[in-house]
Amino acid sequence: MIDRFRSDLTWSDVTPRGMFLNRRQLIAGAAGLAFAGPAAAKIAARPSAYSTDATPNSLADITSYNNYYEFGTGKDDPAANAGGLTISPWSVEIGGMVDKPGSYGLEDILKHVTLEERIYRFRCVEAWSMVVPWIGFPLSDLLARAGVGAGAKYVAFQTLMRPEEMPGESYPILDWPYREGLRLDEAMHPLTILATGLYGEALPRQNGAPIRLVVPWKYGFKSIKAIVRITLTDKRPPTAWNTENPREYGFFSNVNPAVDHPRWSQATERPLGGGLFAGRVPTQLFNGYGDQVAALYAGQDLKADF
Ligand SMILES: Nc1nc2c(c(=O)[nH]1)N[C@H]1C(S)=C(S)[C@@H](COP(=O)(O)O)O[C@H]1N2
Ligand SMILES: [Mo]
Repeated sequence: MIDRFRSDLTWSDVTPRGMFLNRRQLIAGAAGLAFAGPAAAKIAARPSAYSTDATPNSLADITSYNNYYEFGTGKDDPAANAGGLTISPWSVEIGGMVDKPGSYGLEDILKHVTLEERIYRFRCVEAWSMVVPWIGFPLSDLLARAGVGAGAKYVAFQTLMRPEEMPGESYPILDWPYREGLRLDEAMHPLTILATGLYGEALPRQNGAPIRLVVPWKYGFKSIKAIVRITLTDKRPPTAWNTENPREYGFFSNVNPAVDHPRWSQATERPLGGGLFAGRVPTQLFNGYGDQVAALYAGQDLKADF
């Protein structure tokens, strides 16, 4: 493992707001123009023991190089086209095998959780990577509140379907709406978060506002954006990329340097923001989170269950 996990912080750490802002400013300084622009409301969030020590990419990098096909297939399309997405009011329909199905308003969701900063390594299936200081909370907190029903084995997620504001949905690029899925143990894992912020502020639209999934040991496409529906089920749910091309995109999609994409190697990656001549670095199994998640896949053949 290249990264160490921060061992100096615990779940009970509550950072006073002033200290939090100082830390943010430090990161902002390191990252360049993180807080440029009109004063946005800072979100208070405690640091997390699950954060990596790696230096975050700049806010500019994280918000200008995105995959979000609802807004176009180019990396700069989301930043250019997502500005008109209405993100308030917002609610998430939680259903299927849960004790308390229903429409959960975003404000209400946030009232029941404690936000944390989670600095995570991120690895796209296209072999670029970055480090992102998310603000979010464990998905398990929300699922526990909805009450996971006996017999539930998977969690399905669905993105907003609103072609008027998401122009890509009018084209047959994917089988819209974008869908993803996790096995229940993956969904309940403490590393799996729902993110609502980035760099101490509300999540930009191109990064999946107002609420998106982040699963740091899986390829980026598992981290579905603009979530409106979460369904607990006993059957493995269809997912957008697996439906599109099952040979290239498996259901599990764990970051794995030993399992190549059919069209390119996954052994190395290109860290974003390193400049034109920056070298590639080796990709780590489970994106470096193996100590935390390898046990989930004990006994599974990751070449077959890719
Ligand atoms: N709804 C939706 N979610 C999505 C995508 C998408 O096209 N639509 N792209 C995925 C892919 S391939 C990646 S790499 C990440 C990019 O997340 P970021 O823009 O926050 O870096 O979003 C994922 N989530
Ligand atoms: Mo991706």
